[in-house]
Amino acid sequence: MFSDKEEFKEVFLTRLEMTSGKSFPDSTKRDQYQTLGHMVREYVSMNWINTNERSRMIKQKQVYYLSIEFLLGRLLRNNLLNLGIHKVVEEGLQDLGIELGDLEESEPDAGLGNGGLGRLAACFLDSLASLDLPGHGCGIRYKHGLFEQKIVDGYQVELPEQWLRHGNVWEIRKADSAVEIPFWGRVECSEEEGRLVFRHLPGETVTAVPYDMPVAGYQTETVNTLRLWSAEPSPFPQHKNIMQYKRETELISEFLYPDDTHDEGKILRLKQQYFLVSASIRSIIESFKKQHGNMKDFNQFISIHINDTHPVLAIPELMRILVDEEKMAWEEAWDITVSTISYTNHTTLSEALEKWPIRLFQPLLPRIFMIAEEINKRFCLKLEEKYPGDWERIRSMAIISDGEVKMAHLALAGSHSVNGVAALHTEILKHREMKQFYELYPEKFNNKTNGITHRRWLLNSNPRLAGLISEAIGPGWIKEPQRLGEMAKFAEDSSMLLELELIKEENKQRLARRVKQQTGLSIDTSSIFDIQVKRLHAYKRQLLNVLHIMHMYNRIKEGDSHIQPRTFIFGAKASPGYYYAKKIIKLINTVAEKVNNDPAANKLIKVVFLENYRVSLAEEIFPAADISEQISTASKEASGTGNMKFMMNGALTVGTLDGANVEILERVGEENIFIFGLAAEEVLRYQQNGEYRSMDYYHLDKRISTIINQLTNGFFPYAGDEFESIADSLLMHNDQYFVLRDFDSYAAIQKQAANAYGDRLGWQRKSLMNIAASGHFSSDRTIREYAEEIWHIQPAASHSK
Ligand code: 26V
Repeated sequence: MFSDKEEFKEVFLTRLEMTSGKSFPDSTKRDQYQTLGHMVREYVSMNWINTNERSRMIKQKQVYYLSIEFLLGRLLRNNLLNLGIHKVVEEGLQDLGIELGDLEESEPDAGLGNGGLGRLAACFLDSLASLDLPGHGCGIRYKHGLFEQKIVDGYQVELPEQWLRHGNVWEIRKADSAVEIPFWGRVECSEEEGRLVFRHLPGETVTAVPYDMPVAGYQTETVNTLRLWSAEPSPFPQHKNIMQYKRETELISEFLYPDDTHDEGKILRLKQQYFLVSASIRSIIESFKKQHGNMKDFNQFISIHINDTHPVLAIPELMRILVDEEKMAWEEAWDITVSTISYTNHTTLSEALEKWPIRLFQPLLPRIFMIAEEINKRFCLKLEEKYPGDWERIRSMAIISDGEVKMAHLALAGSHSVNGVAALHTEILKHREMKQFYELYPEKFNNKTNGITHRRWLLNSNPRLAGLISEAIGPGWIKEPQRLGEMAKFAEDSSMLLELELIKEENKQRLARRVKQQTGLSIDTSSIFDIQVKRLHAYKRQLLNVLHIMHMYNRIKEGDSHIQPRTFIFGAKASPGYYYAKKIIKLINTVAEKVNNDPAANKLIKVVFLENYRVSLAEEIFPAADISEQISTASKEASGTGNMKFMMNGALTVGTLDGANVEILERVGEENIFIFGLAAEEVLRYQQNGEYRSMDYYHLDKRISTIINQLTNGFFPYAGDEFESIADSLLMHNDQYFVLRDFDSYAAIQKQAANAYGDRLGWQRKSLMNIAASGHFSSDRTIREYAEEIWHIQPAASHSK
């Protein structure tokens, strides 16, 4: 149905009428989108079935990527391009007077994630399939993805997100593959054939129903599966109060946790985690058994990867099945479990490491808790042997201590591989945060620097740039992103540099239209587009950016006209319970209001806050950026992936030596990046010796005292004491994130960046060198490393189309 335009049109029109019950002229964009979506999904199905058949036949090792978040965004364009049917569809629709772009706009974002961690999982799925690797995602089908953000009077307001309101064309409900997940109740112990046998008698069970989504690779026949689980009431009546049971059950897959700071509703969160893990492992085992039968071979054919600690209960759950159900000896089950499971850590921030109080854990998951206790007991015995008498070390490494289960410790003990997500981050894990574990298991630790799929983030979202690259070096880079390096040979080619400038200008115009439509503001595309988009967190230091804008404003008001015009663009969601982050959003909007309405300033600088930052908006933002703000306090950002998306689209980084910025610097060279601020070691030293005094910077730097005073002295007419807590965080609480310490070097590097922008060709050359060096940051490279070094999986011998 996609082999030629005419056939496509015919099938499309027939389907449209059949499924919408309307004639073509009466159909809406949504009807048309849904018809097309269903056609594409059906088209994928043939290869989907083949992929599954093939892996059954050749008994290929499979990897399952367990993640509590998958931040997929829209899928139509991605699927059309990966399947190679984009052109036929676009032209066929055009004949019918339909713009494909309009249909794409009808697709809601699948926003089943908070930020970097969830988007990484989505990029990995694309790379796995595109590299023909047998790798599948397992997650939760949240009814509501990350909240929708509105800005009202400068404040963030959260609305429930509704991506499933009109159904999801990409999924197939597999009710026959549903599994029952037990909660609460008690554990019964009996003796059978001389062996203690434990059985969990649940207080209630919940049905996990899988919804499968195909993941088609770029121009391959491989179609992997993303299996998302939905919670439904169990068909077995067990409850007196059926209404309450139904409500509690459905709540498990109702909301994505928007809060990556606090664990509110802890029991629900823990339920979600066990629900994901238990359902996924059961279905993995079921499909394994159909092919192989013998659980002793499990680790030879299955790899299970846990994305952060949220799915770490995979370890005791696999142990439970092997020991209780498969009747394996503990030691053998442990060897299989450890060699099956691998773990990625995504943050060094100790406050973000998950710990569960026993009083919540034990009653909800009684058998899993017993197994965790046994794992802990054996682990501590091992530690005692290795470190006799070193009780302090044993206590601090224990999996269960001080009334809590330490999820990271469980992950470290129960997996064969632990990786950080950028070189610096892995070093910090090895030598600081997880030092004792590194001493115990040096062989488990390794680094896998993050990556992004260059297909979504360059080929699909920046088609003009992608076209220019393909014209210049051929389309080979799409399959082999390292070949983007060949672009470097055009560094002195002024016609190439002018082309780049033109494309950037067009992308800036597209973003300017979006800004106008969303905010009513007109922005000047000849100004520098200086962009910071990411979750709002104190450590990411949006505050440093906004304080610097206030400083620029002050300079302008003092008559400094040597200012390169700039448009500062922000996009950020704050966790609903994160008071301080919400204050920063209000501050950005307050500064925007002041600057944008001051005729003395608004010719030179403008400030834009784009509400509801999400994947589909990001796709318009990255291609339009001149400057990428990556300004976290060094040592705090594990990797960052937005930094890579900007770079790949030719933006220049203003950044600290943090996360993957360090590796970006190594690849682009210092003449093509603007690095400032404290290095990680300096931050860590300050934290140890306590010698930082933010007040000194306030007293010694007039620029700093002026802006901090402006937060509270009526400079913002209606702000009252709104920003007192921000001023307090900087002065009274000694500026935990070294904003004032880095202010001077930030201001200086920003001047340097502005000067560099003045040299048009020079800037485009730097931009080109960023694009050329970005191939290394494709998630294809990252996934190859995981596949070869951790999972030991091979590509299927599939034939390219
Ligand atoms: C961060 C924080 C910081 C403040 C306190 C509470 C808290 C809780 C969670 C987190 C981050 C959660 C995990 C996460 O999303 N990490 C991100 O993973 C990305 C993909 O590896 C990586 O690029 C980001 O640097 C990292 O923050």
